[in-house]
Amino acid sequence: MQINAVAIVDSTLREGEQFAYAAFSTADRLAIAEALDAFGVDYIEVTSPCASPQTEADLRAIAALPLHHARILTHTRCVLDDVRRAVDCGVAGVNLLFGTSDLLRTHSHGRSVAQIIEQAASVIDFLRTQHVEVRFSCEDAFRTPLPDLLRIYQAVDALGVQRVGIADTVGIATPRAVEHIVGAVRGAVRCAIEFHGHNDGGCAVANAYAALEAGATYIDTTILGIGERVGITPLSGLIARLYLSDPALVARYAIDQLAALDQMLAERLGIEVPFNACITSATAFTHKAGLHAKAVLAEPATYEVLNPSVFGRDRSVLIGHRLTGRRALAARAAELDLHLSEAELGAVTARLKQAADLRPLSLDEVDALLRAAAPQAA
Ligand code: HCA
Ligand code: CU
Repeated sequence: MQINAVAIVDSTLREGEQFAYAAFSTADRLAIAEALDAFGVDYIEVTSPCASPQTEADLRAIAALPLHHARILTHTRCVLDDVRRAVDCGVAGVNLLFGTSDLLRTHSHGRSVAQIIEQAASVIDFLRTQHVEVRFSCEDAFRTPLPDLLRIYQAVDALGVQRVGIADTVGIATPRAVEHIVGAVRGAVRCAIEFHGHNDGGCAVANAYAALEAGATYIDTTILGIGERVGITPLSGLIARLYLSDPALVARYAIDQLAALDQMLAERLGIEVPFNACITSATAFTHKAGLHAKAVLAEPATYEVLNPSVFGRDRSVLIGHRLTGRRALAARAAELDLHLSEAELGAVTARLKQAADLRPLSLDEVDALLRAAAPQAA
């Protein structure tokens, strides 16, 4: 199915707080909410006010921020006391969740499917009187029997929720499983569908994309993908995937701010932006092998499907290493206004490779070799 609409529910301030190294201060939480809003995410999900007194105070402060785009949600258990407190904090919506797999029903809360629906009904009935958006999510949906899932989703849909959430809590789903389950839910409910996917099997972006193709419109992300264990769909990975399919899908987001957003969070966490983060990693637009460098210098699209300038990034071509080639050196010589014959280029390339077999060379060292090789070198 073609993807026509996407809304981002960023959960850096909820799922992301469940990342082992996350312990956000009030200032961190406010700055992250403001940065996400400036980027343009549609929703920001914040930890339940029941978590701690400071969390409740921070949720109130975030809900009171004068934001431009984002609506503030909080994530609570499907319990009346929790949602009353959530609404009192001034949120625009409440994201409810209930464990529905046999494992969670047996070992976590001990409720039957009928009891889950009964409890959901009382909570949703109350929330509907409060004029807030309601999302109801089945936790561990991919290990929940499909008939149970459909029964629960149809019941909450009939109760008037805005969205149902399908959570791959343990990161077990494949894109095909996502297509199957989301497609089945799409055929069973009228409301919108949200997908939340963990990355334990390395499929979080692929699964989010498959969910959109199968009829979901809301995707949960976090900055850098942080969350429980190895986290969930990273914002930058989702943006990259969507942009590649159709730039119009992400046109309303400030995609040139993505690298700064990832960097800001990495600094607050005391970690590096992962080397393999789409768009935002230090090496996302760095080309190395001689054949790649040669082609990219002639036409960047040969080995680049995302144009770095769209994302406020620069392309770079590494030359001080043993995999380098003479075209990369020729391009550098031209930048330095040095005129080398093909024979001189061949000789300096050989010299560089020999030196780089011992260790990579800095650009200054490469330039020194080129200058030494050029006849008119001063
Ligand atoms: C959690 C579980 C959750 C919820 C997702 C959702 C998951 O940590 O509370 O509400 O849709 O992965 O199932 O993050
Ligand atoms: Cu999760």
